[in-house]
Amino acid sequence: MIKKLTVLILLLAATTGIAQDADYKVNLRFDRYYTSEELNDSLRQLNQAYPQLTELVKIGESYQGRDMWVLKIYNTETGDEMDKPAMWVDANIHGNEIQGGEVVLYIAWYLLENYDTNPRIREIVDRSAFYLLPSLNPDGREYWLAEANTSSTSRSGVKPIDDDGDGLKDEDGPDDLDGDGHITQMRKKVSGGNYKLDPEDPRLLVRVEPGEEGKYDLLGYEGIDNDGDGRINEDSVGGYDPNRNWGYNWMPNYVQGGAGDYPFSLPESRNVQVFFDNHPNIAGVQSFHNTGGMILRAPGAKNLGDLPPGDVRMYDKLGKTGELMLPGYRYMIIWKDLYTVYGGSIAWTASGLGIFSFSNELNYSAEWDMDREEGVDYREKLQFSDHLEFGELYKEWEAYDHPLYGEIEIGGWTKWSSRVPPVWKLRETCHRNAAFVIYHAESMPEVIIEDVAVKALGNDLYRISATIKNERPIPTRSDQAAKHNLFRKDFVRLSGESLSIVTAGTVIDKYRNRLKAQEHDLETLWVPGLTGYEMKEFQWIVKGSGTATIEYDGIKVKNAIESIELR
Ligand SMILES: [Ca+2]
Ligand SMILES: [Ca+2]
Ligand SMILES: [Ca+2]
Ligand SMILES: [Ca+2]
Ligand SMILES: [Zn+2]
Repeated sequence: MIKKLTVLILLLAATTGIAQDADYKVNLRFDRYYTSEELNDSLRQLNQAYPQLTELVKIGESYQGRDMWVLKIYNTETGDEMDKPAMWVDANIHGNEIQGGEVVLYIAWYLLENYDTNPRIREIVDRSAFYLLPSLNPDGREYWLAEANTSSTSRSGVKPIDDDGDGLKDEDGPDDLDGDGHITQMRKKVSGGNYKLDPEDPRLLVRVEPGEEGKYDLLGYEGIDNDGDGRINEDSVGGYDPNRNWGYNWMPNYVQGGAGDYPFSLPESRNVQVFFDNHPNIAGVQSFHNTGGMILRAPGAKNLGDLPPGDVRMYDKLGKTGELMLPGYRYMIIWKDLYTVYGGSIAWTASGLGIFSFSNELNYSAEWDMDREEGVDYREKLQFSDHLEFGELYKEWEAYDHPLYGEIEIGGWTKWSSRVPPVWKLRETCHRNAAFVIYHAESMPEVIIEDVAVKALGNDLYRISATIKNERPIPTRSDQAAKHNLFRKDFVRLSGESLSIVTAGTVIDKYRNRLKAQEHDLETLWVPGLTGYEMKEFQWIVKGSGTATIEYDGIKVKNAIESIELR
């Protein structure tokens, strides 16, 4: 087996080429994190370096007026963009989940830099379109990068919301009391507390056993009572969840916290929705989040049922392959294996629009996080910080005189301590997830027409037959779309200058030549869709002469056309 693999690798190396540093037109780095403006700048650089293959489209602005740019990648020389199946990729809808932005940027960069040298990259760029939005929440990204935060604050965007119902908005968030650029924790030494120092590593606190006396209390995130209402940090910047604001199975705030006032009430989700409206050719979706290493699919909630079994089989195939490509990631269903999400973005695209959609929860890719069953081993994590991150992930405890709590200590895990990988691990995250997106895109449907035949029946009558085949695993129309009529059926159209159609239909038994004939509008034979690798045979009896042209037309697949002479 190993020998075989070596031969295969050598063969690949001989016949294909992956671009190396010296060949790059745009030298983007993937060992750093980009600000929202730097992400846009990078898209602009790629657009300028590859004008033939890219188009930069402004889809709108964020709440704070940041431009939201989508980089389109497609080749006009191989057909009309809107006639090709398109792969939509976004990331960073949660403000603190930034590394998806670099993954999306990497996809763009990798496709463009390898277009000339790798035949598979060239093929996928030539036959489809990519629509890439590195940050769906550029305000939240900027807020997380520029301000003191924890690894989990803030998921939100920055539109002010009154979280505690006191009539004031965003009046009391966490405060960086020690001015180190992180929101860490506060602890106080007290007898009878709930925590004690970890005997193995006294920098850590552990809960006391029942009956054991504690020495410390944890007092929550660093901060003071800014508005003097007696509570600390009760209303921070934003306070909603941009990934609960989408137009499928949306629920109000009192059912689904953070949902917003109505579906697409946020400018960022609204901009994306309008783009989808104008691009019905979108046939695949990936939306990157963190954390934990998951390949998630819809549905987000149980109440409206699972996706149809045929679609689930397709998701299973893609998801299981994803597990091979992304070590440590597990293929999961959102509501069942994670938690219930009403109004989530990929539930809207998958269940609402019938598009095959995944959301990868990017892995931290650190040793202590790989085995989730065991939970995080904080001692091991601290060793990682000590030896490999030179202490950057953990702030040593220091005394602080707090206006409410008196003498306390501030310290603990920093903003960079989880969810976002260290920069030296970022590139592998980018590459593996980009490869999964490209694999998903390669699976999008492609239809060919073959075995076109004509038989003269006399009296200017001809029988025309053709086989139409989907050469890829993803159907031209998902079962979800078919079941709920989410977009129109495909059709086969026969046309010719000087012919009229007598009968037209789908062959349902090719051995006995049985036809299911259509009764009206014989030019347009409606087809519910072609599943993965499915072949369907069509037959027409026509009267006339000249050329007959057969065209297969589907919303999410490039049209196929063949012609034949009647003789
Ligand atoms: Ca408030
Ligand atoms: Ca701090
Ligand atoms: Ca307060
Ligand atoms: Ca505060
Ligand atoms: Zn998220």
